[in-house]
Amino acid sequence: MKRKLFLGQSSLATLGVLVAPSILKAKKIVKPLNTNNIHISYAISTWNVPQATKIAGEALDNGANALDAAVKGVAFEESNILNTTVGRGGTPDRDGSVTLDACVMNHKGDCGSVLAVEDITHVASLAKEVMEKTPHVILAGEGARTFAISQGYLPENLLSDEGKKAWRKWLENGNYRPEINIENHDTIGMLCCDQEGLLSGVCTTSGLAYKMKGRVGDSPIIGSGLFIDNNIGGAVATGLGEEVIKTVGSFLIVELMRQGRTPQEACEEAVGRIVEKQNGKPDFQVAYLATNKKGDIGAFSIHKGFSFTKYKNKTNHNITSKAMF
Ligand code: SD4
Repeated sequence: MKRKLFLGQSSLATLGVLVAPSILKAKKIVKPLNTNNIHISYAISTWNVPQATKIAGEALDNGANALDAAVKGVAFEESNILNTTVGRGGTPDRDGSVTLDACVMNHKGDCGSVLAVEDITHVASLAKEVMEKTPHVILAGEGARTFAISQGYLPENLLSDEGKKAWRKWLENGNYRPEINIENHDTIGMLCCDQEGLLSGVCTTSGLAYKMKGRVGDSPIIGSGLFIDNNIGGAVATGLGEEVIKTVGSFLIVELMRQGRTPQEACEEAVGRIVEKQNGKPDFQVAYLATNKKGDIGAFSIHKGFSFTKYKNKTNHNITSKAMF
């Protein structure tokens, strides 16, 4: 296990990943497992992110707890400069600053969140540090950045050359219009179930492209971008955060599952709650991904184009979600 973790870390390092301190501490479950009680672990993630999901899934196979595995998995995409919606390489706000949002929630219902953080790549890991090392749940902006640096995270420039070019082009075009649809996605919401059958989740994003400075979406808001109740299940959201926040989407899905809905039915109902408030077919995208304690999975989006990635039994699949339109 130690060697595997080390190898995982060194391959990230080869990719130029600055691994944040808490990722290094991915803990193996130390309790001896009664073989009758070993659960089949799995990781699911919004969008087509095979590497991130595999990293999380393999960490689970090796005995990592669900939250450590999820944080480790999403760290891959946070470092991926080609992913323009998460971490380094994320699309900036309208002033040209990349500001990141993330949250984590574990099987005990503990959670941590960071909003509008600049210069720090691994914000999911940072959200976990907020949960574990501060008396608070949320740290925002400069406070979150300062906390990160105090915990050993190194500040980096998150705006890629490509990102800068695209932002300049956007400035030339002038008009601001929030665009969340097929092109502007890849926010990662990841749910993991470990070998003890415990659920945790993570959500990480650079948010809406060319947002107003200071704008925060659903992704770091517990209950909106992510919610876990280990007795019931978990849910994550991606898409236009304003609409997810208005319906507290992830919490809604978990509560619907508590009332007996399957993850699929709950995701469909939550999308329906958004769409029924619109005048006809919305011109934005929202998508949900959920799982329950039995390991059933559901996904649903407003528009076609949403998919999710699932790692289970050492196999990784990208699965197209059903959609309303
Ligand atoms: C937000 N929900 O900030 C995020 C954006 C997103 O894929 O999901 N993009 O509103």
